[in-house]
Amino acid sequence: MQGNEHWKAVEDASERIRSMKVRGAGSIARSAAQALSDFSKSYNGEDLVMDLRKAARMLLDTRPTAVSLRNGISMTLSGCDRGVGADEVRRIVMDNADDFVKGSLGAVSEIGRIGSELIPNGSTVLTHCNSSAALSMIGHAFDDGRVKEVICTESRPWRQGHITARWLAGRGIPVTMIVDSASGLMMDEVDLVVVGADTITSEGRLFNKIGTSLISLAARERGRPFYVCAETYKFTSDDVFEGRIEERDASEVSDPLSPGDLPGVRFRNPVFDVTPPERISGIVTEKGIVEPSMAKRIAEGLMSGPAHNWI
Ligand code: RUB
Repeated sequence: MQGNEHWKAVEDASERIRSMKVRGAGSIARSAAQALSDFSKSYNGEDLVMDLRKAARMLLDTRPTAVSLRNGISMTLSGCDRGVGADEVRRIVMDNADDFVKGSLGAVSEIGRIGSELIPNGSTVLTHCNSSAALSMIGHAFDDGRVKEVICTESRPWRQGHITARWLAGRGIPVTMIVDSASGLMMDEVDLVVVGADTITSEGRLFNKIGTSLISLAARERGRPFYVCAETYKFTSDDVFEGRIEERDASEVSDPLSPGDLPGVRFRNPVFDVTPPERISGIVTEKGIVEPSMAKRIAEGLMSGPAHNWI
């Protein structure tokens, strides 16, 4: 679009995120941070700071629901407008991106270590969609000998459950796949639910893959714990995220059904939903396990000190 080589890194990353070649709240944030770093590295234009803002906008416009994307971009650009000259700005952005990518991968691993203790020995765990943070917790718990089996949903329409199932099977973890609507029935065989997060609001509401909210209802009805794995940069105190449910092209839903067979039928494709805090048993972050009521403090960055459990 902008004609210069440095824009290619940002345009390519934006296209990969929009088309879901890169997906998952953590991965899209890391991909955006890396794109801004690559952009800065190869930049040969007139005003790096101004063009970084444009590049950030382009990346932000790809997917609206995950606050991780905005927070990852903000953390990467933090302090860049105080840089004197392109070389200093470039160094700030590249260092920030590096810190963000390393920090976010470290957080996923730490969530696994911390969350493992929530899983009782011999558990059957249900998970939805494909979350690297949730899988980190389940993988650690399996290594600790706590997980007997994982039930994973197919996660229509993109079937991210296939990625989850392949990962679990590859690690030798017994896994059974079900269609999303079987979650309620299967809850009788499940000991607890573990899912990831795209956004956690200051009221402790969870934005995650469509279907998560219904699964939390089924878990609550059967008295099963419902845990969320969320790195702290997925929290926000910004109310603007409250209404941002991504609605993708209806063809992602209708195509397999041959839409020509259903003349006059409108399809819709909202891809995230909202789970209220009262249905969440605990949120596993890299800093500890917290109740949803702690979300505001985390979002405002008030949580500090060593790893600590609040529930
Ligand atoms: C992915 C999804 C995941 C969260 C957390 O949706 O809802 O549960 O993003 O993932 P999509 P992670 O496939 O539409 O991006 O823990 O990997 O950040």
